[in-house]
Amino acid sequence: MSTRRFPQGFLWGAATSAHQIEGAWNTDGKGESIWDHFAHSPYRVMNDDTGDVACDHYRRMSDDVALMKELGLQTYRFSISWPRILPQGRGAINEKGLDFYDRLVDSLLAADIIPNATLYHWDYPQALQEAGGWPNRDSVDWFVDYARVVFDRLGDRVPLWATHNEPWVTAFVGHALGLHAPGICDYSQAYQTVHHQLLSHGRTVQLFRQGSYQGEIGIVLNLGHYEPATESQADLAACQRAYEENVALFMDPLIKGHYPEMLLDWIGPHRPHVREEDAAVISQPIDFVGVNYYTSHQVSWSLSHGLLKANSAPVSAPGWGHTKMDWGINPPGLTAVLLNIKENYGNPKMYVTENGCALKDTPDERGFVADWGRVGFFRAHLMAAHDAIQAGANLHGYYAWSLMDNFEWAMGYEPRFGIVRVDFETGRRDPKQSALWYREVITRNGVEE
Ligand code: IFM
Repeated sequence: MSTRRFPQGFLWGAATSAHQIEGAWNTDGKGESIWDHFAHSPYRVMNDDTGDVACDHYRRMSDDVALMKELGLQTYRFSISWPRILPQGRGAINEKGLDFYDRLVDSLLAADIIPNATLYHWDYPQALQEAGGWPNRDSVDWFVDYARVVFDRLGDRVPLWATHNEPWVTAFVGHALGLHAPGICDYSQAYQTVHHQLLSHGRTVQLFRQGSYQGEIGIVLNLGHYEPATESQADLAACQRAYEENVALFMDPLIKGHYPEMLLDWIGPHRPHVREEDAAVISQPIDFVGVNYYTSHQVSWSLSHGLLKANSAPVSAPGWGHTKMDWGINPPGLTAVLLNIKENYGNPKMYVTENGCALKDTPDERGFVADWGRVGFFRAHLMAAHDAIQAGANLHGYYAWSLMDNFEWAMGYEPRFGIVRVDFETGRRDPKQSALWYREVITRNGVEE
């Protein structure tokens, strides 16, 4: 067996997000988020599950950090809950909420684990939703004011920051498909949400630079790989639209300073309202692009497929099936995504900020899950990441999604993505086989073929 070694200093970690693990939805002064609101309304989430308790991480944080240490993690990516810090989204600060993240960051540093904090991972304050939410341009100021509060408290100790996690999902799954909070079905609001998230990102990067913080700041995008079903003009154009909506709609304004014109022409009346000065703000230089990779798509033109008239079918590499989410498993897609950024966007510093899978986990009588399928998934994707590095991609780290089983949004607790099993009845944590395997990968800074 040969080992594929990663570059020296490559960072190995695991990721979570606040709403998916913390619980304590109304404890110690936390305000309501759109996800609390959404999940408390019937039939929005599978089995009517909620994030009220989730993994109870708010109370178990110290033990969870000890577990990360035991698993050999070098870095931990988490998100901060905006309404835990500002219960109404703006105005009065909830000191107890800030204290929680203070303790988390200090515990991580004491354990020699590098904190990587995301400011926004979907739990928007409900009070601001009622004031218009992301489609309202004021949301840009609200977000920057929130970021200032967080930087003031944690900016001296957190070396890695992301403004947003997967703004595509917030915009389209939350505002066009209505499957996620806030449950809106309106493409105009979705595209406006894209623009305001990107603008808030740029303004936050400016704020960060003005504060002379020492760390790196970037943004995390869910980037898929797209290929046309056939070489027909119709399929090629549909594939281009799907690619542009998922990748270029974000990467172009962030790196090149403009939106992809072809897509904007196609969506016509749904074009976002943009002011002339916005482009320069959005394209502030950033320190890294975070890549969340899960899926590849084969795209064909289809009249019955939404605004883009593009049907995206999941692609799995030969011999690989689908995950519990029905997502195809296609490790070479990760290589392609990283190389696309290298070739078309100037090869910025990149981290794979999420990659993982929900599979059928069967615990034995001791609660141990021998998830060799997940081990195979990680191994193949790490080899794909390694291929990209060999081909010149500027990749500096990898975060497994997720540290532990958690609240998978509208799918509730059924899909389990963790490398650590969580018993949601008792809160007990049991590292799975994949966690033990990942610890070895980290130790040898490489993956065995
Ligand atoms: O659980 C989510 C996460 O919140 C964002 N990226 C994709 C994961 C799996 O669906």
